Amino acid sequence: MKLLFIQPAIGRKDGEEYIGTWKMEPLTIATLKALTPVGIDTLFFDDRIEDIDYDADVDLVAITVETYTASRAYKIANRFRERGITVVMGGYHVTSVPDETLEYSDSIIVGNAENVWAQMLDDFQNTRLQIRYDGERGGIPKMPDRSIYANKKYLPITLMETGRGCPHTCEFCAITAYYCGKYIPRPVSDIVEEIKQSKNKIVFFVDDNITARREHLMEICKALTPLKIKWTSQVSLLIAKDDELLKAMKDSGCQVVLIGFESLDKDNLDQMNKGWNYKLGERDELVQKIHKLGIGIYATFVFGFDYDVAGIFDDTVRFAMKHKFFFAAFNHLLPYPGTPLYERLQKEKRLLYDKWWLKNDYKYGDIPYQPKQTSPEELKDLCADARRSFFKPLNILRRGIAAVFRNPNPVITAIFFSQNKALGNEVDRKLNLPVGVGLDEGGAK
Ligand code: B12
Ligand code: SF4
Repeated sequence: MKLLFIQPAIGRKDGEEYIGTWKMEPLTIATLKALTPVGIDTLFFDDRIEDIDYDADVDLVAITVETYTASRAYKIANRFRERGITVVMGGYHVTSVPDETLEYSDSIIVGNAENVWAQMLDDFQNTRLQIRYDGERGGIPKMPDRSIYANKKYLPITLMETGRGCPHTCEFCAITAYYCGKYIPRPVSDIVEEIKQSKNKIVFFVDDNITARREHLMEICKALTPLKIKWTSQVSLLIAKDDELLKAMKDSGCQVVLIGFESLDKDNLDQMNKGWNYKLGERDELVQKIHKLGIGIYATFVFGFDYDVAGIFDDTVRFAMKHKFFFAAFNHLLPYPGTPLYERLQKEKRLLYDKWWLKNDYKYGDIPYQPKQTSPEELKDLCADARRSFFKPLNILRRGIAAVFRNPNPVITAIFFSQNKALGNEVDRKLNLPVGVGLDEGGAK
């Protein structure tokens, strides 16, 4: 039997080769490959970086679906189904809106694949495929099989999991909805083994909150220290209150941490159920503590919350420049299906379209709901202005000098300048990207 995995792109603009600075390994696909029984031939197309061969000689197509890639995934599925080939789907979007995804596939996995994927394949081979399989919410990650990336060019960074889920319940977060507020740690010995097998010395732990369980992270840091890797992950700012853990992170090779500041406004934080994040008075001090240890911060902010007053856009960029963050993202709020935010906006009749991800002509950056303080168009423009300002060449230089003083490592400096430049260039390229459009529809080439 021949199985084809597909990682769909969000969409393509005319003439653009690849949108998205970070051509990262798709860990989801290597994870599924590892769970695939020996004897099944596998093939993989990464729609973000290569053409899909719709005539490929395969028996089964497996597509991973996120909300942003849903429109494109459904088009890809239709092309194979027209040939009579069975298509199965899984991932965040499938788990959020299973009924919708079943309209475009023959079978779905809701939740994690670990305890159901082999069964699904066996059922397919024995012509008894069910239409839905319910996986665990929090299956422990197995060792991924990265041989599936062969012949594809990705950044020399290994993506890896140290656990799944997050104990918090932020209103907008797809992770909370998926893992139901649970956190499942992965055995440290497995993490160490995976690092030893990795060809890269830079690791991105993709956990949504690696600080979810202090003792687990402490154990990981101790185990990582002798391995001399450089790593990054997503943490809560509260980590800065824990001197011992912060030091252990630094000693184990932590270079940059991604922190979701979300908003500078306390009412916004309370409304999104993230008031625990930090007390406003201590925010600057906590940032400085992390920087003092030589760890850079990738700060992420979200605009479009109900209490965003007019000055918040400029204030946020000023805050990001004051601390000379390594990277920053200025996204707009986006109601992902299955989240409490989506339900609230629906109840308040503020969703402009029922399913924005399927709307014809929906473009990356479009605001699919009615914000309280601005029009949707204003919000879109203000987010783009914030990005343009933060990534201005002079601001990159100012932040770069600070980054070198904080951590003079040449590899980190090279990453700083090359990636900030790329992110700056990406602002306008990514804006208005037609969601769902692919190479095969004249999106590029
Ligand atoms: C690494 C990462 C990225 C990387 C790139 C990842 C890549 N694919 O190359 C970068 C930083 C570039 C990125 C970008 C974005 N990301 Co991102 N990303 C992640 C992150 C942190 C890890 C993904 C991962 O590898 N997980 C590990 C794998 C093993 O888990 P998994 O994908 O869930 O797969 C399991 C199951 O879901 C299931 N499964 C999944 N697919 C399939 C398919 C089949 C057939 C089957 C049977 C099973 C199955 O089985 C797997 C094993 O159990 C996730 C959060 C997370 N922890 O997962 C967010 C996440 C996927 N990203 C998200 C978003 C929103 C984005 C952006 C849109 C952000 C933005 N505003 O620009 C962009 C664009 C994404 C895109 N598709 O192009 C959201 C998606 C929400 C949603 N409902 O769709 C997530 C969930 C984060 C969040 N907190 O909400 N991202
Ligand atoms: S802390 Fe982060 S991962 Fe956890 S629920 Fe909130 S936004 Fe999601």
